Amino acid sequence: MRIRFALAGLVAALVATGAVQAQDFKPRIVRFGYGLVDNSNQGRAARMFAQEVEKATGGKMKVRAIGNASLGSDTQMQQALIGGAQEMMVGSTATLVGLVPEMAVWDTPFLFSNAKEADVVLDGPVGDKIKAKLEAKGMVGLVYWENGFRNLTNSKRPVAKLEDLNDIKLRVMQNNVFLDSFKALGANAVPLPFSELFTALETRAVDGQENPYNTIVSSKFYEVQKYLTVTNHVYSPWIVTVSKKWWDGLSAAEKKVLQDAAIKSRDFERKDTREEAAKALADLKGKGMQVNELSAAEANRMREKLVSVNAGIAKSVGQQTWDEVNAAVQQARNA
Ligand code: TF8
Repeated sequence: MRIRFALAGLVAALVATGAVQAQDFKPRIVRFGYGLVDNSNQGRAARMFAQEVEKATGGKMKVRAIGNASLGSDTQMQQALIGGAQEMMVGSTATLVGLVPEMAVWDTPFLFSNAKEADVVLDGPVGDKIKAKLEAKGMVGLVYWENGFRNLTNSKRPVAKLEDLNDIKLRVMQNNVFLDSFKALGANAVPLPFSELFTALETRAVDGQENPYNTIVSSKFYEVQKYLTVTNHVYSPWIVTVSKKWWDGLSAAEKKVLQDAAIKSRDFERKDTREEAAKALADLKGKGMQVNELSAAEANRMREKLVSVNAGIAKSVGQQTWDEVNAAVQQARNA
Protein backbone atom coordinates (compact mmCIF):
# COMPACT_ATOMS: atom_id res chain seq x y z
CA MET A 1 0.00 0.00 0.00
CA ARG A 2 2.67 2.48 1.07
CA ILE A 3 4.78 1.64 -1.94
CA ARG A 4 1.80 2.27 -4.20
CA PHE A 5 1.25 5.68 -2.68
CA ALA A 6 4.92 6.49 -2.98
CA LEU A 7 4.88 5.49 -6.65
CA ALA A 8 1.77 7.52 -7.35
CA GLY A 9 3.48 10.49 -5.73
CA LEU A 10 6.56 9.98 -7.81
CA VAL A 11 4.59 9.77 -11.04
CA ALA A 12 2.68 12.93 -10.13
CA ALA A 13 5.94 14.71 -9.46
CA LEU A 14 7.37 13.55 -12.77
CA VAL A 15 4.31 14.68 -14.66
CA ALA A 16 4.53 18.04 -12.94
CA THR A 17 8.15 18.50 -14.00
CA GLY A 18 7.46 17.21 -17.46
CA ALA A 19 10.06 14.47 -17.08
CA VAL A 20 7.52 11.73 -17.74
CA GLN A 21 7.25 13.00 -21.29
CA ALA A 22 10.66 11.55 -22.05
CA GLN A 23 8.96 8.31 -23.09
CA ASP A 24 7.13 10.22 -25.83
CA PHE A 25 10.43 11.03 -27.54
CA LYS A 26 12.28 8.50 -29.66
CA PRO A 27 15.94 8.97 -30.49
CA ARG A 28 15.87 10.76 -33.84
CA ILE A 29 18.23 12.63 -36.12
CA VAL A 30 16.65 15.55 -37.94
CA ARG A 31 18.46 16.93 -40.97
CA PHE A 32 17.51 20.61 -41.22
CA GLY A 33 18.87 22.02 -44.48
CA TYR A 34 19.25 25.63 -45.61
CA GLY A 35 20.88 27.48 -48.48
CA LEU A 36 22.83 30.35 -46.95
CA VAL A 37 26.23 30.13 -45.24
CA ASP A 38 26.56 29.05 -41.59
CA ASN A 39 27.27 32.62 -40.51
CA SER A 40 23.97 34.07 -41.72
CA ASN A 41 20.60 34.89 -40.21
CA GLN A 42 19.34 31.58 -41.62
CA GLY A 43 22.19 29.65 -40.01
CA ARG A 44 21.92 31.36 -36.63
CA ALA A 45 18.19 30.69 -36.40
CA ALA A 46 18.56 27.07 -37.58
CA ARG A 47 21.09 26.45 -34.78
CA MET A 48 18.83 28.17 -32.26
CA PHE A 49 15.99 25.87 -33.37
CA ALA A 50 18.28 22.83 -33.00
CA GLN A 51 19.17 23.79 -29.42
CA GLU A 52 15.54 24.33 -28.47
CA VAL A 53 14.52 20.90 -29.79
CA GLU A 54 17.41 19.11 -28.08
CA LYS A 55 16.65 20.83 -24.80
CA ALA A 56 12.92 20.07 -24.96
CA THR A 57 13.47 16.37 -25.74
CA GLY A 58 16.26 15.79 -23.23
CA GLY A 59 18.67 15.26 -26.13
CA LYS A 60 16.58 12.53 -27.76
CA MET A 61 15.86 14.50 -30.91
CA LYS A 62 19.04 15.81 -32.48
CA VAL A 63 18.71 18.48 -35.13
CA ARG A 64 21.62 18.78 -37.55
CA ALA A 65 21.53 22.27 -39.06
CA ILE A 66 23.18 21.86 -42.48
CA GLY A 67 23.79 25.03 -44.48
CA ASN A 68 25.50 26.17 -47.70
CA ALA A 69 22.97 24.22 -49.77
CA SER A 70 25.07 21.12 -48.93
CA LEU A 71 21.83 19.11 -49.03
CA GLY A 72 20.82 20.81 -52.28
CA SER A 73 19.15 23.96 -53.56
CA ASP A 74 15.74 24.95 -52.17
CA THR A 75 13.88 22.97 -54.85
CA GLN A 76 16.12 19.92 -54.48
CA MET A 77 15.57 19.89 -50.72
CA GLN A 78 11.81 20.21 -51.23
CA GLN A 79 11.88 17.04 -53.32
CA ALA A 80 13.91 15.29 -50.61
CA LEU A 81 11.31 16.29 -48.01
CA ILE A 82 8.46 15.08 -50.19
CA GLY A 83 10.19 11.74 -50.73
CA GLY A 84 11.07 11.41 -47.03
CA ALA A 85 14.85 11.44 -47.62
CA GLN A 86 15.29 14.63 -45.55
CA GLU A 87 13.30 15.77 -42.52
CA MET A 88 13.35 19.58 -42.53
CA MET A 89 14.44 22.70 -44.38
CA VAL A 90 14.03 26.44 -44.54
CA GLY A 91 13.91 28.23 -47.87
CA SER A 92 12.25 30.92 -49.88
CA THR A 93 8.49 30.74 -50.45
CA ALA A 94 9.32 31.89 -53.98
CA THR A 95 10.83 28.50 -54.75
CA LEU A 96 7.60 26.74 -53.70
CA VAL A 97 5.40 28.40 -56.31
CA GLY A 98 5.70 25.42 -58.68
CA LEU A 99 4.08 23.25 -56.00
CA VAL A 100 1.69 25.71 -54.36
CA PRO A 101 0.80 28.51 -56.83
CA GLU A 102 -0.72 30.62 -54.01
CA MET A 103 2.79 31.12 -52.55
CA ALA A 104 3.40 33.58 -55.40
CA VAL A 105 1.29 36.15 -53.62
CA TRP A 106 4.23 36.81 -51.24
CA ASP A 107 6.31 37.88 -54.26
CA THR A 108 3.94 40.74 -55.09
CA PRO A 109 6.04 43.93 -55.43
CA PHE A 110 5.35 46.45 -52.64
CA LEU A 111 2.71 44.19 -51.00
CA PHE A 112 3.95 45.09 -47.52
CA SER A 113 5.15 48.55 -46.64
CA ASN A 114 6.89 47.47 -43.46
CA ALA A 115 7.93 44.36 -41.56
CA LYS A 116 5.15 44.74 -38.99
CA GLU A 117 2.53 44.33 -41.71
CA ALA A 118 4.33 41.26 -43.00
CA ASP A 119 4.38 39.68 -39.52
CA VAL A 120 0.67 40.26 -38.96
CA VAL A 121 -0.41 38.92 -42.35
CA LEU A 122 1.98 35.95 -42.53
CA ASP A 123 1.20 34.83 -38.96
CA GLY A 124 -2.53 35.46 -39.40
CA PRO A 125 -5.34 33.36 -40.91
CA VAL A 126 -4.48 33.93 -44.58
CA GLY A 127 -0.79 33.17 -43.99
CA ASP A 128 -1.82 29.94 -42.26
CA LYS A 129 -4.22 29.04 -45.04
CA ILE A 130 -1.56 29.31 -47.75
CA LYS A 131 0.99 27.48 -45.58
CA ALA A 132 -1.54 24.63 -45.05
CA LYS A 133 -1.69 24.04 -48.82
CA LEU A 134 1.75 22.44 -48.57
CA GLU A 135 0.33 19.35 -46.89
CA ALA A 136 -1.35 18.05 -50.03
CA LYS A 137 2.10 18.30 -51.67
CA GLY A 138 3.94 16.26 -49.03
CA MET A 139 5.24 18.99 -46.73
CA VAL A 140 4.11 20.55 -43.46
CA GLY A 141 4.76 24.28 -43.09
CA LEU A 142 5.63 25.33 -39.54
CA VAL A 143 6.40 29.07 -39.58
CA TYR A 144 7.48 31.93 -41.80
CA TRP A 145 10.85 33.52 -41.11
CA GLU A 146 12.01 36.88 -42.44
CA ASN A 147 14.17 36.99 -45.53
CA GLY A 148 13.42 40.70 -45.86
CA PHE A 149 12.99 43.61 -48.21
CA ARG A 150 15.01 43.09 -51.35
CA ASN A 151 17.48 45.48 -52.93
CA LEU A 152 19.25 45.52 -56.24
CA THR A 153 22.98 45.04 -56.84
CA ASN A 154 25.02 44.84 -60.04
CA SER A 155 28.53 45.08 -61.38
CA LYS A 156 27.88 47.40 -64.33
CA ARG A 157 26.69 50.80 -63.16
CA PRO A 158 24.70 52.66 -60.53
CA VAL A 159 21.01 52.18 -61.33
CA ALA A 160 19.52 55.67 -60.96
CA LYS A 161 16.72 55.36 -63.47
CA LEU A 162 14.69 52.64 -65.13
CA GLU A 163 16.67 52.75 -68.38
CA ASP A 164 19.89 51.89 -66.50
CA LEU A 165 18.52 48.35 -66.17
CA ASN A 166 18.06 47.79 -69.89
CA ASP A 167 21.12 45.70 -70.71
CA ILE A 168 21.64 44.27 -67.24
CA LYS A 169 21.51 40.50 -66.96
CA LEU A 170 19.78 40.06 -63.66
CA ARG A 171 19.48 36.82 -61.75
CA VAL A 172 15.99 36.32 -60.34
CA MET A 173 14.39 33.61 -58.23
CA GLN A 174 12.83 30.79 -60.19
CA ASN A 175 9.23 31.77 -60.67
CA ASN A 176 7.11 33.78 -63.06
CA VAL A 177 6.37 36.66 -60.72
CA PHE A 178 10.06 37.49 -60.42
CA LEU A 179 10.63 36.93 -64.11
CA ASP A 180 7.67 39.10 -65.10
CA SER A 181 8.54 41.80 -62.58
CA PHE A 182 12.06 42.30 -63.84
CA LYS A 183 11.12 41.96 -67.46
CA ALA A 184 8.58 44.72 -66.82
CA LEU A 185 11.45 46.85 -65.53
CA GLY A 186 13.33 46.21 -68.76
CA ALA A 187 16.09 44.00 -67.33
CA ASN A 188 17.28 40.80 -68.92
CA ALA A 189 15.95 38.48 -66.19
CA VAL A 190 17.65 35.09 -65.77
CA PRO A 191 16.19 32.56 -63.28
CA LEU A 192 18.87 30.70 -61.29
CA PRO A 193 18.95 28.77 -58.00
CA PHE A 194 20.59 30.71 -55.19
CA SER A 195 23.26 28.02 -54.82
CA GLU A 196 24.65 28.98 -58.25
CA LEU A 197 24.45 32.71 -57.75
CA PHE A 198 27.85 33.67 -56.32
CA THR A 199 29.72 31.87 -59.10
CA ALA A 200 27.42 33.35 -61.74
CA LEU A 201 28.18 36.86 -60.42
CA GLU A 202 31.89 36.15 -60.09
CA THR A 203 32.24 34.83 -63.63
CA ARG A 204 29.95 37.59 -64.90
CA ALA A 205 27.52 35.06 -66.33
CA VAL A 206 25.04 37.52 -64.80
CA ASP A 207 25.58 41.19 -63.93
CA GLY A 208 23.27 41.58 -60.99
CA GLN A 209 20.86 40.16 -58.46
CA GLU A 210 18.44 41.28 -55.78
CA ASN A 211 18.33 40.17 -52.15
CA PRO A 212 18.01 41.69 -48.68
CA TYR A 213 21.03 43.51 -47.21
CA ASN A 214 21.63 40.60 -44.82
CA THR A 215 22.26 38.17 -47.66
CA ILE A 216 24.40 40.65 -49.61
CA VAL A 217 26.60 40.73 -46.48
CA SER A 218 26.55 37.04 -45.48
CA SER A 219 27.02 35.68 -49.01
CA LYS A 220 29.80 38.25 -49.63
CA PHE A 221 28.16 39.57 -52.78
CA TYR A 222 30.02 42.83 -52.12
CA GLU A 223 33.15 41.04 -53.38
CA VAL A 224 31.63 40.67 -56.84
CA GLN A 225 29.07 43.52 -57.01
CA LYS A 226 30.06 47.18 -57.00
CA TYR A 227 26.69 48.96 -57.07
CA LEU A 228 23.74 48.75 -54.71
CA THR A 229 20.45 50.50 -55.37
CA VAL A 230 18.02 50.86 -52.49
CA THR A 231 14.74 49.66 -54.00
CA ASN A 232 12.99 47.66 -51.24
CA HIS A 233 10.85 46.37 -54.10
CA VAL A 234 9.46 43.29 -52.36
CA TYR A 235 9.36 41.69 -48.91
CA SER A 236 10.15 38.06 -49.33
CA PRO A 237 9.60 35.47 -46.59
CA TRP A 238 11.29 32.17 -45.81
CA ILE A 239 9.27 29.22 -44.65
CA VAL A 240 10.29 26.33 -42.36
CA THR A 241 8.95 23.04 -43.68
CA VAL A 242 8.92 19.40 -42.57
CA SER A 243 8.63 16.21 -44.60
CA LYS A 244 5.01 15.09 -44.23
CA LYS A 245 6.06 11.45 -44.56
CA TRP A 246 8.30 11.85 -41.54
CA TRP A 247 5.91 14.14 -39.63
CA ASP A 248 3.09 11.60 -39.81
CA GLY A 249 5.23 9.11 -37.88
CA LEU A 250 5.91 11.47 -34.94
CA SER A 251 4.12 11.37 -31.58
CA ALA A 252 1.89 14.28 -30.59
CA ALA A 253 4.53 15.34 -28.05
CA GLU A 254 7.25 15.36 -30.71
CA LYS A 255 5.12 17.43 -33.07
CA LYS A 256 4.45 19.91 -30.31
CA VAL A 257 8.14 20.27 -29.50
CA LEU A 258 8.89 21.05 -33.16
CA GLN A 259 6.03 23.52 -33.44
CA ASP A 260 6.95 25.35 -30.24
CA ALA A 261 10.63 25.50 -31.16
CA ALA A 262 9.71 26.77 -34.63
CA ILE A 263 7.77 29.67 -33.12
CA LYS A 264 10.67 30.52 -30.82
CA SER A 265 13.06 30.37 -33.76
CA ARG A 266 10.77 32.63 -35.79
CA ASP A 267 10.75 35.31 -33.11
CA PHE A 268 14.50 35.02 -32.66
CA GLU A 269 15.14 35.08 -36.41
CA ARG A 270 13.08 38.18 -37.11
CA LYS A 271 14.74 40.13 -34.31
CA ASP A 272 18.22 38.99 -35.34
CA THR A 273 17.56 39.76 -39.02
CA ARG A 274 16.27 43.25 -38.28
CA GLU A 275 19.20 44.06 -36.04
CA GLU A 276 21.63 42.87 -38.68
CA ALA A 277 19.83 44.70 -41.50
CA ALA A 278 19.98 47.96 -39.55
CA LYS A 279 23.78 47.82 -39.58
CA ALA A 280 24.27 46.16 -42.95
CA LEU A 281 24.18 49.17 -45.25
CA ALA A 282 27.03 50.82 -43.36
CA ASP A 283 28.92 47.49 -43.49
CA LEU A 284 28.43 47.26 -47.24
CA LYS A 285 29.63 50.81 -47.81
CA GLY A 286 32.65 50.00 -45.67
CA LYS A 287 33.37 47.03 -47.94
CA GLY A 288 33.47 49.42 -50.90
CA MET A 289 30.00 49.14 -52.36
CA GLN A 290 28.65 52.26 -53.98
CA VAL A 291 25.11 52.80 -52.72
CA ASN A 292 22.44 54.99 -54.27
CA GLU A 293 18.85 55.80 -53.44
CA LEU A 294 16.29 56.42 -56.17
CA SER A 295 14.80 59.85 -56.66
CA ALA A 296 11.11 59.95 -55.75
CA ALA A 297 10.19 60.32 -59.44
CA GLU A 298 12.27 57.29 -60.49
CA ALA A 299 11.01 55.20 -57.57
CA ASN A 300 7.49 55.95 -58.75
CA ARG A 301 8.27 55.01 -62.34
CA MET A 302 9.64 51.66 -61.16
CA ARG A 303 6.71 51.14 -58.88
CA GLU A 304 4.25 51.73 -61.69
CA LYS A 305 6.01 49.22 -63.95
CA LEU A 306 6.12 46.69 -61.15
CA VAL A 307 2.48 46.91 -60.17
CA SER A 308 1.65 46.14 -63.80
CA VAL A 309 2.39 42.50 -62.94
CA ASN A 310 -0.30 42.41 -60.22
CA ALA A 311 -3.09 41.30 -62.54
CA GLY A 312 -1.00 38.30 -63.58
CA ILE A 313 -0.30 37.40 -59.95
CA ALA A 314 -4.00 37.64 -59.06
CA LYS A 315 -4.75 35.30 -61.91
CA SER A 316 -2.18 32.69 -60.94
CA VAL A 317 -2.93 32.68 -57.19
CA GLY A 318 -6.70 32.94 -57.75
CA GLN A 319 -8.79 36.05 -57.25
CA GLN A 320 -10.01 34.88 -53.84
CA THR A 321 -6.51 34.45 -52.40
CA TRP A 322 -5.48 37.76 -53.93
CA ASP A 323 -8.45 39.54 -52.33
CA GLU A 324 -7.98 37.84 -48.94
CA VAL A 325 -4.29 38.75 -48.78
CA ASN A 326 -4.89 42.34 -49.83
CA ALA A 327 -7.73 42.72 -47.33
CA ALA A 328 -5.47 41.37 -44.58
CA VAL A 329 -2.75 43.85 -45.56
CA GLN A 330 -5.24 46.75 -45.45
CA GLN A 331 -6.43 45.62 -42.05
CA ALA A 332 -2.87 45.39 -40.73
CA ARG A 333 -2.12 48.82 -42.20
CA ASN A 334 -5.11 50.46 -40.58
CA ALA A 335 -4.67 48.75 -37.20
C1 TF8 B 1 17.13 33.79 -53.14
C2 TF8 B 1 16.58 33.83 -51.74
C3 TF8 B 1 17.44 32.97 -50.82
C4 TF8 B 1 16.78 31.65 -50.53
C5 TF8 B 1 17.59 30.80 -49.56
C6 TF8 B 1 18.78 30.14 -50.15
O1 TF8 B 1 17.54 34.83 -53.65
O2 TF8 B 1 16.51 35.13 -51.28
O3 TF8 B 1 17.57 33.58 -49.60
O4 TF8 B 1 16.48 30.95 -51.67
O5 TF8 B 1 16.74 29.84 -49.03
O6 TF8 B 1 17.12 32.73 -53.75
